[in-house]
Amino acid sequence: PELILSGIQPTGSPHIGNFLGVLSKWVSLQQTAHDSVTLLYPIVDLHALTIPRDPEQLKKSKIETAIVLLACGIDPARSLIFEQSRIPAHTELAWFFNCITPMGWLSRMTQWKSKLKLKTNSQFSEHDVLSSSGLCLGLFSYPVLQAADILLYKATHVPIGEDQVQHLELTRDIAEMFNKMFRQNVFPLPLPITTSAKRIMSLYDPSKKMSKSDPENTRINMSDPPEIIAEKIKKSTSDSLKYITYDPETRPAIANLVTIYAAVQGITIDQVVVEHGKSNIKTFKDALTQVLVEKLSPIQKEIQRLRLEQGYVQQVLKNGAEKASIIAENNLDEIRRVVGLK
Ligand code: AQP
Repeated sequence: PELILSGIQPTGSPHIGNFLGVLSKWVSLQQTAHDSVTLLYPIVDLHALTIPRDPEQLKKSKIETAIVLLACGIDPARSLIFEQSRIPAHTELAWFFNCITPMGWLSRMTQWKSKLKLKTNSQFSEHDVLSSSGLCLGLFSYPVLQAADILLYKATHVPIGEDQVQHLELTRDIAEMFNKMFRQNVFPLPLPITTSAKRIMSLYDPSKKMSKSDPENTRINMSDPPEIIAEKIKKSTSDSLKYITYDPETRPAIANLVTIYAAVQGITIDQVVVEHGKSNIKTFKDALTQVLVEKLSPIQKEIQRLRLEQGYVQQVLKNGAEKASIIAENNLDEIRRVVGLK
């Protein structure tokens, strides 16, 4: 049976990178996937612990993330949204995987390498950096927990942004190794589902993806009011040319704005260039602001409404966890037998 699973970290307020990259896909799958396909969208709070943060802030981000998912159109009658930490089977399976995953596989992960590089200073050796930089074991083994999140439910398909493709490959490698090691076909090898807006970049540095943990002005949050959207787009990086093209190599910042426009409108990049090629950058930025405001405004109304309905949102999360844990416990029981714990 098919099962689609994809998670989001409660590390802040979701942004249009999350929305155009995956959340819009999560919503559309509710219509396009066959009724027999189970849809699971965990809020992966255990992953959020890999970077130290204020406990109160984490709690708030979890509920805000759930609110944004519902406001975007996730229907709790069709999809299960739940907090990962409510289901201890995630960490138990992660431990099994920790015990079979070669460290070399993890040290090749580009996200880890870039975090390490950010912290590495020429004065210090890698050993010094690892001892004192705040880079923790959890951050290193984070992709293993992600593999456990996916394989615990025997997911067959995983909608992800391009930044997660390497981690999903690792999940497949772990699944394959486990199956071979125990000579049983326990796990299917999950396939990625990507959207046309694979990667939305930062509004300030188009070489970096738009991210929740970067400064506020580098991204558009789902809950940003129109004047903030206008200001952020106006101040976003651009160049001095007086027309619009899509050229990620030579005009990465403009290409990013074109990508956002196309994804918001559900049209192709070529259509955007045909429509706006002769516009100057200011005119194009104004048009982009307008389509973003139009797209986000009904979602934002729903966000406002749900912020006053926190009891309902908590109940949705509780129901989701109850249903997901039935699948998780059943699969974990089989896995415990396979590895010899039972
Ligand atoms: N900029 C992006 N473009 C397209 N897709 C994106 N995703 C994230 N950023 C972009 C996809 O959104 C899903 C959920 O993301 P997440 O919560 O795991 O990622 P994030 O917090 O936005 O990623 P960061 O910013 O690297 O993490 P932190 O929280 O540390 O700031 C994923 O499928 C992801 O691909």
